[in-house]
Amino acid sequence: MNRMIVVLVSLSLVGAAVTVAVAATPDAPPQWQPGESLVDDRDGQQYRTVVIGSQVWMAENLNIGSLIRSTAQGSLMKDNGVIEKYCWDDDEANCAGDGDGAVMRRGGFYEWQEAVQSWAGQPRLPVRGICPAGWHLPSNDEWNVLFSRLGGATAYRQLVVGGGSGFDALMTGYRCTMTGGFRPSAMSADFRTYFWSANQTDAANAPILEIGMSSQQTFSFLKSVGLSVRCLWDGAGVATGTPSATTPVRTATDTAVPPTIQPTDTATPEPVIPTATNTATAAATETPRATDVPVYKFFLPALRRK
Ligand SMILES: [Ca+2]
Repeated sequence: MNRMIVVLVSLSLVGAAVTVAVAATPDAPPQWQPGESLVDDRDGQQYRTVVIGSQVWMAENLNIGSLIRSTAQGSLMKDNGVIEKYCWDDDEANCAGDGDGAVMRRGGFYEWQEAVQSWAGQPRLPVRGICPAGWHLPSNDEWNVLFSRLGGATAYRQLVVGGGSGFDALMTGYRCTMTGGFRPSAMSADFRTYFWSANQTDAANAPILEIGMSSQQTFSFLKSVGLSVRCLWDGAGVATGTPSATTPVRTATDTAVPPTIQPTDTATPEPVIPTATNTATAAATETPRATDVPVYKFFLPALRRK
């Protein structure tokens, strides 16, 4: 019996010695650094990241969650403890594809409430929502910082794939809440992409950032639209609660930009994709109401007036 105890103690001491040696090895994996690819420990998916000024952005669209088919109009995502996503044409390959051939790595499309994981209105900011641990949904102020950094009203030139900033916005289209289908763009027949901000407009609506290859704009619309999500790192200065100190200063070229639309615009029907015969109609739906006053600070061109 005594001999057995001695053996166990000896093994234990050997184990302790080995443990110390492993911990001291210089080959331990390094910690993630801004600009390196991020691995989402919830599902193992990997995302490129990019440092732009004082911010660290995901350089690919978030693709967390379980696919639900967009079989009807309106809101289909639920407060059920499960992260749900739409994929273009209800095909998972369009969310997670590697960019080869016709398959794009679009990421998921999310309704606003699902994106921020809040069904009770505006959550306290910053809000993690469906982002990986240590990341959050960008607020209006944080989008402003990015747009300001990249040229204000012409930031789209740098935000798109190949634009130089590394943000690499893909022209993903979106999930339309009026039909339940998937559309290239709300405002044209060309593919554009759409992102959420964490700031709601009101109980039913939230601001939408539209970025195209040759334009950018924002408008407020129903939270049940399915849009792409980019997450912002909590560790950057802007993300830790000092957006007011970095409020962008408008340049001469920005002065004509009245950013956006009031909640009173939300009754405007979703624009249809212009065709040869309906261009005028589609343009008309973009016309802000006369009572509009700017409520956001996005550096976006004025909505076209008829
Ligand atoms: Ca859900």
